[in-house]
Amino acid sequence: GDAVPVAQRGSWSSFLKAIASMSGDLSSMTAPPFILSPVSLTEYPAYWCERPELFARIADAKTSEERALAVLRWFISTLKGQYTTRNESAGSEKKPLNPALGELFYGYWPDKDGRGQTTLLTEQVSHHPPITAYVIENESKGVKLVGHNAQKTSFSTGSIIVKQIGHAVLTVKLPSGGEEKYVLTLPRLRIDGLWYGAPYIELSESTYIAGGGYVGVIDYKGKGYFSGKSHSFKATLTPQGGGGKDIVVEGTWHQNSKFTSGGHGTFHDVSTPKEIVTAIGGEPSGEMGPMETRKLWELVAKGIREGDFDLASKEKTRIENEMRQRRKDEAASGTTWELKHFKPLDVDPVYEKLAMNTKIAPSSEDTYVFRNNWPETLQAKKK
Ligand code: 0T9
Repeated sequence: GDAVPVAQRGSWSSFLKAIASMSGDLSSMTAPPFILSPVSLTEYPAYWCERPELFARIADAKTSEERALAVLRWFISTLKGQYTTRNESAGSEKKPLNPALGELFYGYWPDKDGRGQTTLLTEQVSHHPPITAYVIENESKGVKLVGHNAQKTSFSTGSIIVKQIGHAVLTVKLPSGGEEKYVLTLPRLRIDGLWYGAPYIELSESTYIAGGGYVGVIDYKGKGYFSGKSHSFKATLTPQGGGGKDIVVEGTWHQNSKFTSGGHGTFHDVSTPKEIVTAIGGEPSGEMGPMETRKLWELVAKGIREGDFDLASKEKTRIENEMRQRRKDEAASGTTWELKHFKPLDVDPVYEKLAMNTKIAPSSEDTYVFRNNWPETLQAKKK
């Protein structure tokens, strides 16, 4: 491929061959240096809140219709960050650092114009397969997102197909005192451009947002489908219980969208500036502990950023060996790693309840329950 540095063409084509012949977990495969990202997957949940004002605004809705639209608007606004950021900042999709079991990432978005502080906590709750759990909360507004995600990858006609596993639950405090819960599912990804060494993501199939008396179905299409444009979507919000009329929104998730039914004009324009999360240490001193992402991967990230791939690979091997040893020691002593912030649960009751009367797929899901133990340093940010 054209985008592959000459010296790495051999290793890129062996990497592609290895991908083509495997299925399941790509994250632990060794890839050539030019495609490596210095960012761990534990940092990706921050993409859910790069427009903190839209997250906060969900709490300001006065009716359930307004609230369903506010949830949809915030959700659509996150897609550009989630799925195009690496292309925009690094020229192509990159392979993230594969988090260690128990890896932690903490961050926040400061208050601005009275929208309140928003805090983020992520924990790698499984290494094999990789599963990341997270919480994002704007406590003063009463908006909270708790979710987890994993991926199942396969190879099909030159592309990587990524099925996302997991879901998120958004809880919104109502002015009346009660609360409303929304279940959100995650899109399927297709990673194209592999042959040229310039991978990029397109979304496909559908995701759901169910709750608050509405079911939203978001259908994703790329170039060559109904609008002919990349990153197209069509969202249909249907009021539950019969009687009400659907609201339909169409457009592109990385640019803008408009109402095509049940409303008029622009629905959302994502060109407003995004706000990158501020990372913060979780130790009482304010420092980052040894399992905190930017501390754990410090030298690997430095090596990747500065083109010192010997350093990056030496450090990556050291970390992986340490983790392997830790697992061996646990097995020998009959213990297991204890998660710091989450408790696994086989069945998510919120998901089951909201999935019951809708077409949400899959019909059942496990979950990770947040222990509600924010580190002091973040608790202080919530005031
Ligand atoms: C949750 C997101 C997810 C994580 C990443 C598939 C992927 C790992 C998972 C799904 C976030 O909310 C959204 C965005 C990007 C997704 C990543 C893109 C990607 O390529 C990786 C996989 C594991 C690879 O690194 C494949 C090999 C690589 C050479 C292709 C660039």
